[in-house]
Amino acid sequence: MTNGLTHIPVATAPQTRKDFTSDQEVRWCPGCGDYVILSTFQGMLADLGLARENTVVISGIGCSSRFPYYVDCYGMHSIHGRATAIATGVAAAREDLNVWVVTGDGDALSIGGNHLIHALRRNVNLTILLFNNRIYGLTKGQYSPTSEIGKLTKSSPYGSLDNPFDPVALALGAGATFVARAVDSDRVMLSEVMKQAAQHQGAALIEIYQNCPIFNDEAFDALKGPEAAESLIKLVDGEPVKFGADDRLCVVRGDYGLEIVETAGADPERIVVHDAARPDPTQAFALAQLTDHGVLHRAPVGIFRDVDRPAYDFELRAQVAAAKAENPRAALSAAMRGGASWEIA
Ligand SMILES: Cc1ncc(C[n+]2csc(CCOP(=O)(O)OP(=O)(O)O)c2C)c(N)n1
Ligand code: SF4
Ligand SMILES: [Mg+2]
Repeated sequence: MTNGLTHIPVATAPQTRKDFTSDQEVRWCPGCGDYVILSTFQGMLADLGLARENTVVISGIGCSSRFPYYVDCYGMHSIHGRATAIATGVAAAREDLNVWVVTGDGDALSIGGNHLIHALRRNVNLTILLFNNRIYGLTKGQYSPTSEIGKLTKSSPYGSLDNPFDPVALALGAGATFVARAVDSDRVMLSEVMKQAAQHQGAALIEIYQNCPIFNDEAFDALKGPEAAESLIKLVDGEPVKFGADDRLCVVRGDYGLEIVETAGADPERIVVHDAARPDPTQAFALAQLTDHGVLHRAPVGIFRDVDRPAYDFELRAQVAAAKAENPRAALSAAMRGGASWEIA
């Protein structure tokens, strides 16, 4: 598989999490899930061993989007919903940068939905961390495109009527070549998934379930603590999809999709073996459907899809270089004087 970091210079000395910690005061509420994601990210960057000056974090607007202030590398706290568009430009212009996008469920899926799907469709070489707290945090708790139906907020006093997006299914539908999900509190899995996403050449999206204790507390409680064994379906490449205490439950191919059944009574031939590198996204999409979109009680986590496809920015640079190589002045002048120009009398 191609590696998305091949063109990025490596650090000249070993790095630690502190090297990626800025001097800015962190201004999230106490207990916010963003803290653990930040420290996991900083530690993961140190492990990746790339030059700090070749790392850039670009965000939109939201609580989560304050992230670039706190990471000691290049960064931009940009415009609401536009982080993926700006990052596309950065990645296209500079193949020597390790480009990260940090965005929230509102930023990425409401105002920024269009930019997100096109960055994924084009397969731009960047890694998108979508902090999904299922609420607009910064603007004080309005329902978001991932909030459950019936969500009671100040902007939906009778309950939200909107059917939520599943960011994983949305990304798969947009043709994303790397799609994963992790929970904020599981630092080990989060760090591993981030590293693999960084190494992926092309657009990688990680949905991170992030707790907002102020406006949507306990949204992911069923996926944490002792209950997690029964509710988290951990996807391990090459392994049968089983979960629950002593692998009591498993995922099997049914007549019209995937089903969850007791492992003891399952036909071993029908138990799904996870294959993230499968070119056809159908199985990954079917796994995404096992997410319970109400008040979350069950969700697959891990890497759903990781496939090779040429990255847009690499192809773009090659195309520009080829065009430049064939006498650029002649090409420009032919375009200016070509059949598609007129003289105004
Ligand atoms: C053009 C524009 N429209 C609306 C807003 C108001 N606004 C700021 S952040 C935000 C939503 C943030 O939600 P999310 O992306 O989920 O981030 P969180 O705060 O939950 O991390 C909105 C609607 C804005 N700043 N700019
Ligand atoms: S409002 Fe929620 S998401 Fe925003 S900083 Fe506070 S706890 Fe975190
Ligand atoms: Mg949010």
